[in-house]
Amino acid sequence: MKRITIAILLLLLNIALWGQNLKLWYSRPAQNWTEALPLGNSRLGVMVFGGTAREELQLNEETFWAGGPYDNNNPNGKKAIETVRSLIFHGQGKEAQKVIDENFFTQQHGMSYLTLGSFFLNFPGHERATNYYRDLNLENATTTVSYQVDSVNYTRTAFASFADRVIIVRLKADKKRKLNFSLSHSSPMQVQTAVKGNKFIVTCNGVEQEGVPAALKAVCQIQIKSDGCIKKMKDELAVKNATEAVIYISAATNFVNYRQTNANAEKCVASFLKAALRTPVEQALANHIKAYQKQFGRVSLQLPSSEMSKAETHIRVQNFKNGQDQALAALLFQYGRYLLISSSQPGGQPATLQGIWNNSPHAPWDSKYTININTEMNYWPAEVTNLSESHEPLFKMLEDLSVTGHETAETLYGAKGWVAHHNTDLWRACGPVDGAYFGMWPNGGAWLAQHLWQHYLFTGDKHFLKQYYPVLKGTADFFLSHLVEHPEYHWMVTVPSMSPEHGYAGLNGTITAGCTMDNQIAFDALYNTLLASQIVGENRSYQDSLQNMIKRLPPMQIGRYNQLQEWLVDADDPKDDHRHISHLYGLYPSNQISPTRHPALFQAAKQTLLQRGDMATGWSIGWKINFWARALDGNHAYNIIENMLNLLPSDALSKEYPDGRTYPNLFDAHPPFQIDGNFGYTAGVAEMLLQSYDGAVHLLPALPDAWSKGSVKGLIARGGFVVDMEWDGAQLVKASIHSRIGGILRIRSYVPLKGKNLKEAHGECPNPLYAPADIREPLVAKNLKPQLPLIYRTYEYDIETQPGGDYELEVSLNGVMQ
Ligand code: FUC
Repeated sequence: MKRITIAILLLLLNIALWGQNLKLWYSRPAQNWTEALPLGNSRLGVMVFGGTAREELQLNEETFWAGGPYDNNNPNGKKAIETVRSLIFHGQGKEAQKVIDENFFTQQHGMSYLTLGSFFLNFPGHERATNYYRDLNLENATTTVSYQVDSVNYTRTAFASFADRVIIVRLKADKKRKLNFSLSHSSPMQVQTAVKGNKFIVTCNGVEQEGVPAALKAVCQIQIKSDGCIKKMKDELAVKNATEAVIYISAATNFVNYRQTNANAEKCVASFLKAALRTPVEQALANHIKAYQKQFGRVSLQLPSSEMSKAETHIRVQNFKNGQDQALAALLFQYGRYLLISSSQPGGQPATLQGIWNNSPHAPWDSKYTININTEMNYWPAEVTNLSESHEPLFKMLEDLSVTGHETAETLYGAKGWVAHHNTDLWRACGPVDGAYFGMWPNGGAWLAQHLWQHYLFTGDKHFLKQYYPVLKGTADFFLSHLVEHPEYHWMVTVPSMSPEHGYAGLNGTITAGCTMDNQIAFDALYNTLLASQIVGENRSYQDSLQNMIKRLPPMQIGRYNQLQEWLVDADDPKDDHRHISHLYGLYPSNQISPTRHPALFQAAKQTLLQRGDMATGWSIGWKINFWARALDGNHAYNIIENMLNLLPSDALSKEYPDGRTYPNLFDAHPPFQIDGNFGYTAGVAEMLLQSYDGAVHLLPALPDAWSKGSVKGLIARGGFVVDMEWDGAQLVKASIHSRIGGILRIRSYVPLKGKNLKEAHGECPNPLYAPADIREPLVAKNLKPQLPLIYRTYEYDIETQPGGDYELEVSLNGVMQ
């Protein structure tokens, strides 16, 4: 009785804490991969299908990629660059493209992220299962499958242990000795399977790609603990007459780093397995949950739910448009955090185009790092949703790229610093790939490196900034030596380059000079390096050279349709709905387009957004949510969310569901599956609730009417502020803010606030961690009267915070401060 009371109390506490059910659940097993449920501990990923007669566990190991150490730097580039530049400056883009295609590429366009194949659990007679249920519980990172056969209840719980570096699957029957199954393996790749001693062993051969020989192999070792009898066959293990069994899956490769592949995979796998087997499974599960919740539990979000919120997950997606289930928007927000925790942990590789989950030897776009938007988007939620440590694998990759990219800058362009183009992979290749039309874009490294600066802005960690300063500086050094003066405009421009994957009528392709995104990225590389250099104590003359170059960059331009120009020429087509809206990089993720400082420019960015429309591929929808949040239009951001929460039952049905952008397992659909859309969504929801880039910490800047009541806890603002908020009637009711590092907290709010130590704000905000960029005045097209935005009145207050201090604010109905 006592136990039951405690259990009920715990359940109630749980409901009170979370206010909603953070589970994806279904009444039938997955019919295909995008119905299966992902588990991961950054190193290992597994997709759980939840079959009854046949369970499939599709496995990945984050370092199992094709090829081996290589580079793709073509030394001819350096010889051809002047010809290319001259062709571009003479308006001969097509000819320039041809010369680039002939001189800037190699045979290597990037290696593929691979799969380890699938383990199958075969349960004879379980086709007849009833009372079926399966779920993924985001609160403890476990999947559960349960059903009944011949009055026996079977349950299966799986988790990718954060504590033990293995995958653990626990199977139970509620009647003695009724659990019987066999375990086998199958893979679309070349593998050898064997049973040795107590272990089932799978060795996966690596693959050669584009002439790069395979340097990696993956090894999996499986062991089962059971009260039944374990039988060893040639290619299978079988468990007979058991009541319970626990399967341990361990895997590793011989990868050490992008240059070295001499790790002992077998030894590594065996040691992880041995260590995991020592811990009783209850304890292993408790350890896993504790380690996982340390990160996941930092943020909660509550949005209105209804009876409809109780439906199966894919049905909730189908019904989202009727507006009754905002809790699904919160679930998808937390799912993005779950996926980031599960695919990107310190010491590991950054999340790829599919995170760590891939079932194919030929994944779409090789499941590489596409760095002209996609990998950056993966990390947008990292700081703001309180998962700073998940950012670390990206920082380590940047360190590697600053070395390989230095070689690329020197070999390809004869330039200083380092450069990466629009793709990279496990081997940190930095040369251009996929031909001039898509690949001639030397800004991937500089954009990615802004994540270092952003980490500093969120944490104020000067030690970190010092450590990574050379990486950031290397991107500025590249631009200092690579930019050239445009013969017509006399601005310093990046050339050859492109506005990612996009051109305008008359350009004959994409290749151009000094497009808006180039200028914005060059600005960030130079300007943020300048700010960093002042903190780390760089010498004066270097700072001067940065300052001089910044002054010579092209300003942003407002074109004839009142739009933000994408190129130096006013050539935007107002009917263009291309998925890349690269020139709005300045609006988000950068801080170059401020509603308060440059309202006309801000309005031009909004105009561009309106022209591009609301529908797009998955990741592009993810970006648009962030754009509309920064445009301070919560209802428009919400319309975009509705476009994302549109069910695509499977890739096979993409013709029947052309607008489908979310699979039944809530993976985002480009289509096909790309995880960037999930992460872009999560960052976008955070950006609707909290912004900190325009000289203030703006509370609820873009709350849609549909979320009229709710609360959020644990979001992070630049300057190191942890923000909790409650709202009602679509207005802030109260906020609690914890200051991690002290400093002035300038609050911006649509409602007047009161609170201890709150002063009305005056003048410029002195806290540099969330200051807008000091950009050049934009140019306006001849004879154009630029439009100004409608911006709601805001109230601004300052609090001088102390490190570790807590501050309570609430709405002041009479507008008077306490
Ligand atoms: C970019 C995008 C595509 C796709 C690919 C992985 O090239 O233009 O839409 O997302 O990356």
